[in-house]
Formats: sequence, structure tokens, C-alpha cells
Amino acid sequence: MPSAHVDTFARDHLPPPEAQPEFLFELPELQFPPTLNCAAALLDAAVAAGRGERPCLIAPGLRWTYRELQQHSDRIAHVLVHEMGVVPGNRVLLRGGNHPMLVACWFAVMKVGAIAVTTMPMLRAKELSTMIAIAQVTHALCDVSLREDLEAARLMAPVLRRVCCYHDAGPDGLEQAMARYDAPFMAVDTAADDTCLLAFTSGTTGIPKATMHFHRDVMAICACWPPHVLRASEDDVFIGSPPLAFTFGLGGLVLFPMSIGASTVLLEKATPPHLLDAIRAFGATVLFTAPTSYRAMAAHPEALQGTRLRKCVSAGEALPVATRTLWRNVTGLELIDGIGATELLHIFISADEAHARPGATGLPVPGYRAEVVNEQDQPVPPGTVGRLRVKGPTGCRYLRDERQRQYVRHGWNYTGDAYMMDDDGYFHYQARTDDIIISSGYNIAGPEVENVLLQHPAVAECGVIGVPDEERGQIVKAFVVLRPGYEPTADTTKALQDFVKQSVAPYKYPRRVAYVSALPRTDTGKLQRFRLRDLDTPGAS
Ligand code: 3UK
Repeated sequence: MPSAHVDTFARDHLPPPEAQPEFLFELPELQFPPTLNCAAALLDAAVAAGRGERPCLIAPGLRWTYRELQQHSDRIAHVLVHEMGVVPGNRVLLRGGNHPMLVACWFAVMKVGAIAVTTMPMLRAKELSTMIAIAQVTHALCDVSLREDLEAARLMAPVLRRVCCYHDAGPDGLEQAMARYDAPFMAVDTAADDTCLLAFTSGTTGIPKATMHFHRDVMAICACWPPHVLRASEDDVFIGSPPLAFTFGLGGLVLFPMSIGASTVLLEKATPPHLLDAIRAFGATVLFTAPTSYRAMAAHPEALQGTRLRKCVSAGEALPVATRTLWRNVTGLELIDGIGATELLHIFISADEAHARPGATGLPVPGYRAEVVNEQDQPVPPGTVGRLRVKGPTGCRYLRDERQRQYVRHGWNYTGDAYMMDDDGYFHYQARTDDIIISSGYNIAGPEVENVLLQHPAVAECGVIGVPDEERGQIVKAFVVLRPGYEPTADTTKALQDFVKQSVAPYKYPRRVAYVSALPRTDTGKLQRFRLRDLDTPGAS
């Protein structure tokens, strides 16, 4: 089926076929037609199926039905085509907090056959200009409150021709333009393998990488993890913290609820206190957030009493056993852990409430295969730590980037994680492959030591890394945020060290402990271990 792209930039910069992963479409629900537009499949089809009057997007002071979202998206699609000059295949940057208008813009970009490049609100001009240059972004839709950094980025990356702002009452604002159109917009008949989104990895070092995903990939993630593991229903109310620029958020807060006709609450501010309030205020039933956010919310048991929550999903980082236990004690709910990656679009190993095993991420999601292999790419026996590799209906395609050959080898996606599979086929996370600490010849996974420290009452949060040491190569160092009422004294350090020695092999105990008021984290909630390494100035505790 021919591509609908007039601008062939994405297709021209796909990785060469031999550098792409093998894709698996074994499940009957993964048989996609040659033409497929994910906005037609998720939005227009829902209205056509009679769901038009059902609630779809909810935000403070705002409630859109499926039909209202469709109307907004159609108007924006007309503006993109008739006023901004977007043609199929163009890259359209989206910039805004999690809000119904951002979702309407996203669906409009899908409908016109363009490619969405959704960006985190926190990004500044420098980072935006890098992304604009890599993705050759020609157009942008932006929340007016975040306009300045985008305008500054445009001076650095003039390929960006047109910017239009929403939440802007002025004559040039998107709302004024939308008011000029009220006809439906027929979605462009894109090929199932036309790229529809470029998602930048939350990589911590080097030039960011853009991962390419097709209309088919968006539908594939809706067909795998949600029906087989999450099993939510159309009456569920989704809520969560991940930004829509992070594919964890796009899937969990937009694609998955919409694929079953459910509704979703979008919050521009979703720190643990805001999230707690909103869960109650909106009667949310399905929650998506990161492990640290669960831990912070669990510290307020009173605020979690009597909510309607029934399913809670944790991803983005390893889920410590202590956090799983705490959440169960406070809410009675077993967390659904899942590992996903921007390269694979969403979750590929997970376990539902009934199959959860503390300490394990879970089993390969139906549609995916996973293996643990050694340095020679040979599968290792159960119980052995090695590198995780996966394949399924989605997989890594970096836009014009040599690092493709590191992530994809022999048709498999290598996620960069060290894992161990047990005798029952459950996958247990160890650490990022690069973060394994080697001290006096012992391999130590930082997260295992973190898991222990988190069980000590003095510890609110912690991060464990290896720091250089002349004698031992590396030694284990813990950065600890103390709970109120605890002091950063030598006695506390001794108590924490003894606590670790009593729980796991003593060689894993943190020989150094430093106290900090907060840990460095990305917009997606991940601990930035490289910044902890920078903090490790010689001479400091
Ligand atoms: C780590 C986990 C242990 C792991 C993501 C759900 O996190 C997402 O994508 P990113 O590209 O990062 C991928 C890396 O993050 N990770 C994520 N989840 C877990 N480690 N347990 C977990 N449950 O190192 C992985 O390689 O930012 C998560 C859905 C979509 C996503 N993009």
C-alpha cells in the first residue's frame, strides 16, 4: 500500500531494513489492514460506534465527550491544512501540559497524516531547537503560556516555519482559527506503516534520539498489554502523572482509555499531592504513575481512604518491594508493574494484580517475546543475570542514528537492562547494564541495595551508585533523603549500614552514605544516576 506521505522525510530516514528488529504479528488481533489511520481507528470509530456522547477527556473545569474531542480535532485539522500549510508527512511539534487541547492537537496531527513530535513542557529553547533540527520540524502547536522558549528555539532552528498557539484569545490564536471551520475532517488514508509519531528518548547523555512509530504501532500497543494485563472497562476513569510526551503517558492516559471507550482525567500539575486530590475529586479508578510517586502518596493513608481506585500501574523505573508492600497496606491494591521503553512504545513485560510477584516485573506481555542473554548473545539458564532482549509487534527504529545498531542486533531489541529469569519464567530487574557496580570483583545492582534501604524507617528516598575507589575499583555509595525527624549523623549512617548488612550479603552495604534534600530526577520520574556520580566530589562524606 503506497504511503500517504507527500513529505517523505520520515520514510527516507528509517533505519535500513537489516538494522531493524524483527516484528512479530502472531496474535489474531495484530492483523492490520494496509491502510490505517490511528485517529480514525481510535476516535472516529468510537463516535461511529455510538460512543459519541460518552465522556472522554476530563480536566479541572472541563469535560469533553468523544464527539466534542472529534469536533475540536477536526477543526484543528482544518487549520493545520488550510491555514498553516501542513502536508502529510510533515513533523508538527506539540508543546503543552497534559490537557484536552493537547490531545485534540495530537489527533488533528494524526488525521492530517502528519507526524506528531510531542515535547515535555519543562524543555527549554536549547533542547527544543535540538529536537526541531533532528526531526526537521516545520510546524508547531503550543500552549501560549509556553510560547517563549519555543520562539527562542525557532531562532536557532529556522526550519520551524509556523507556530500557532492555543489557550490564546488573540486574533492569531488557534481558537480563533478553529472557529472558522465546522465541517468534519476526513482522516487521511495513511499506510499502516506510515510514521505518525517521533518520540525522543529520555536518554541522559549525548544527543537525543528520535524513535519512529507507525499508525500500526499505536494500534498494536492498544491490542497487547491493555486487554491482556490491565483489563480495564469502559466505565473506568483513568488518571495519572506521566506527560503525554512520554509514551507511558500517551498510552496510559489517552490511547488505552480511548481504545475501550473509557474516560481519562488530564492534569497539568500531577505531583503526588495534586494527584491525590484529583483521584478523589474525579473518582478515578485506574492510576498510572512512577514508583516514587506511589511511595510519596502512600505516606498519606488518610487521603487514600475511600477512593474508587481499583487498578494502579507502575512503570518507568524498577518498583521496590517496599513500595509494593506499602501501597498494598494502605490501599489494599496490588500494583501492576510493567517495563516499557520509548523504543518499544509501551509495556512489554508485566504482571496483573493476580499474577504479581514481589521483586519481579512479570512475564512477557502476549505478543512479545523476551530473553536473557550473555555477552555472546546466547540465552542463559534460569537464575542467571544477563542482558534483556525483546521482540514483538513494536520495536526500535531510530531516525537517522547510528545507535540503531547498538539497540537492535540479530533482530532483537536490547533494552540496556540487566535481568534474571526465574524457573517460572518471571523476569526480575537487576539494574541498567551500565549501572552494575563492580566492587572488589563482586557485581552489585544498585536497585537491590536501594530496595533494602527503603525498608528502613529513616529513609524517604534513596539512590545507590558505584563510585571510584583505588583499592576496590568501585565502592557502593548511597544518597539518602531522610524522613522528617531523622538526623544526618554518623549514628544514622551506622544504623543504615548495619541494616543493609543484616538483610543482604554484607559486601553490598554502602561504604559511603551522603544525605541530600532531594534526588535528581528526569521529567519522566527516573533517577539520574549520572548526576549522583557528579555529586560525588572527592572528600565529601
Ligand atoms: C526502565 C523499568 C524496571 C528500563 C516507559 C512504560 O520508561 C519507559 O520508557 P523510557 O524510554 O525508559 C526505558 C527504561 O526504563 N524501566 C521502565 N519501566 C521499568 N525498569 N522496571 C520497570 N517497570 O531501564 C527501561 O529500559 O523512558 C515505560 C511505558 C512506556 C515507556 N516509554
